[in-house]
Amino acid sequence: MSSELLIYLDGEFVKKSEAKISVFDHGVLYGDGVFEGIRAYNGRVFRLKEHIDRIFAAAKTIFLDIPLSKEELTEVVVETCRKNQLKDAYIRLVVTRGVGDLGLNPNNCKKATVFCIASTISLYPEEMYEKGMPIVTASQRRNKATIVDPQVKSLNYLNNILAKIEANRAGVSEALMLNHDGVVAECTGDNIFIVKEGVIYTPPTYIGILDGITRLSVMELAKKAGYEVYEKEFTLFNVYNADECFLTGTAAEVIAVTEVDGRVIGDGKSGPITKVLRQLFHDYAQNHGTPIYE
Ligand code: PXG
Repeated sequence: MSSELLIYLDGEFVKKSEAKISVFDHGVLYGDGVFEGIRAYNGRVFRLKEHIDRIFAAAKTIFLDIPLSKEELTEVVVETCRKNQLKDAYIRLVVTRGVGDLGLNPNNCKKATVFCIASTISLYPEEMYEKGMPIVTASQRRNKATIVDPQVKSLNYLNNILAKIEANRAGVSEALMLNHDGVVAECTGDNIFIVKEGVIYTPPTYIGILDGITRLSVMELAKKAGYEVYEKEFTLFNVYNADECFLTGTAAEVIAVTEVDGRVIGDGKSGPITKVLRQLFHDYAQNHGTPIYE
């Protein structure tokens, strides 16, 4: 096998060094497209149906025709892992409007571009999972749901990138974003949860957040474990005064937040409920998902 990664690109598997798309692709020219970040654990693609459903929903919202069926796109993801002999992987699935010309009009894009990359993941350092991490609130707000709904995982991530730059400049790994009304929304690539007096809260999707797949898994696991979980609006006051705070996302899984804007959360350590949920999620992800090799 070639040591180079094999990338799925429009129906073929090509070497990473040869996986190129046109400068006339509207994904590049206008950020016109949608994507997914997916994980595989222990030979299984985690929550693949949910990721495929989410990218189709996002594509429908932006009038983008994915030239494959859900079953075919599912197979693309699994086959990309197989071709690269991966058991644990970070997968990026992208569908753009395709090659057009120098004009906004998507009518000139005859066929969507589809590519899938399966590679290994670089995680936050283990120490950060044990200790938790500090974050800051970004001045950059999450998109309003009346513009491009944040539920559309589109190739326009500029406001999240600007928030991430604010995190970088503050010397922390993530930034918290508020919605237009100042309500706590989510981080640049993670959903947020707080815990107060044993009860778990996370913002509802209608305030303008991505309907995170890890978020949903964690809510289900928490309820099954007997915790009360509510989707409820809250403000920075509630975050600063929470007993625990944690983030969920495909890349980060479940990670504790121990400081927000200089305010120590709880006792400044990864909290007990956060630890339980991190473990429950970890165990669940190891044993659930679409098998790659059967
Ligand atoms: N909110 C936003 C804005 C996201 O982009 C999440 C929450 C978590 O959703 P899931 O479904 O993953 O639980 C995301 C997804 C990265 C990276 O490399 C992460 C995402 C997107 C792109 C890149 O860290 N997160």
